[in-house]
Order: sequence, then C-alpha cells, then structure tokens
Amino acid sequence: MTAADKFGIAFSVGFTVALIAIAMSFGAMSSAPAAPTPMPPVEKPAPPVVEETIEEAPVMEETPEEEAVEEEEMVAEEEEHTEEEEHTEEETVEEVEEETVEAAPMSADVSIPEGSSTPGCEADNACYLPAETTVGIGGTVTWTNDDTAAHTITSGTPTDGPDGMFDSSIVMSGATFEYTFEEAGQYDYFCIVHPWMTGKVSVE
Ligand SMILES: [Cu+2]
Repeated sequence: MTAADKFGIAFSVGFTVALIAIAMSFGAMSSAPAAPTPMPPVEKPAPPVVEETIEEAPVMEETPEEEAVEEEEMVAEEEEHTEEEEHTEEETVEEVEEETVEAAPMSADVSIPEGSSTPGCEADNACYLPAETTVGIGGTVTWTNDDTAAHTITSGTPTDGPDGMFDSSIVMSGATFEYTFEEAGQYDYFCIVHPWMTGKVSVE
C-alpha cells in the first residue's frame, strides 16, 4: 500500500463516516422537528382511530360491563314501571274511594247559619247550609245551630206540616241534633219556628 492508497482509504472511510454522521444528524434534525410538526396531524387522526378501537373493543371486551349497565337500566326501567303501576293502582283506588265517598257519605254536617231566624235566607236557599245534603243508607246527618236564635229540624214541609219521621224540637244556639237515615229516599224538613227555613236530605 502506498501512502496515497492509505490516504484514499482513510479519506473514503472518513468521508463515509462524515456522510453517515451528516445523514444521522439530518435524520435527527429531520425527525426532531418533524416529530412535533407531523405529530399533531398524526395524533389528530390517531385519536379517532384509538377511540374507535377503544369503542369497538369495549363492545366486545366490555360486554359484561355493558350487560351490567343494561341490566341496571332494565332494573331501573322495571322499577319505574312498577312505580307507575303502583301509582296507577293507587290512583284507581283513590278514584274508587272518591266515587264511593261522593256516592254515599255515611255522615254529613249541616249548619243553621246566623241570621236564619230573619226572613231572607230562603231567597238563597241558605237557611240550612247546605240546604240539600246526601248520605248513604244508614248515614247520619248532624245539624248544628250556629245562629243566636233557637230552631228546629222537623221532617215534613211548612205547607203540609210535620210528617212525624223526625223532629229535633227546640235546638238552642250552639246545640246540635243528629238523625240516622235507614232507608233510601228524599226527606224534606223545615223549622217550625221559622217556616221559611227548609232543607232536604237525600238518602242513597
Ligand atoms: Cu228556625
């Protein structure tokens, strides 16, 4: 080997090393700046892919969990349905009870309002409040004298007089009178002292 050969070899080796070094540095430089710049665009599409993978994976892998969730949802829906059914049943029961109460209350209260001893209450049919009341068969009506004067609750009409079914006789202010109706029918009553005072009890 001559000195020229050695130099040539050394040069070629050095040149090669230099090229490699430059290439590596370029690669590093290109990859370094390329990393941040291209990364975003790479990461942007990546997320969807990753998300899709994750979403798809769960469908397959998290089936137990989804089943658990679905079961919880179904349980919740069943509970809601049950509650709705219970509400419906309660509403139905309440409606039935209300209808029953409306159809035949077993007790009713009637007031003899203050001032009924003076003519005029009959114009508004307000000498007994309410002037017409309804109870079921076996129901009891209780009259309370809220007036300052004494009154009677006497079955019959002012025109035909007492029919003998019931008569409170004189009821003093603040006192009460009650009567239990055992048979269905329409029962008129009035006040013997103040014949303009009339009322009616319907027994159903
Ligand atoms: Cu009276």
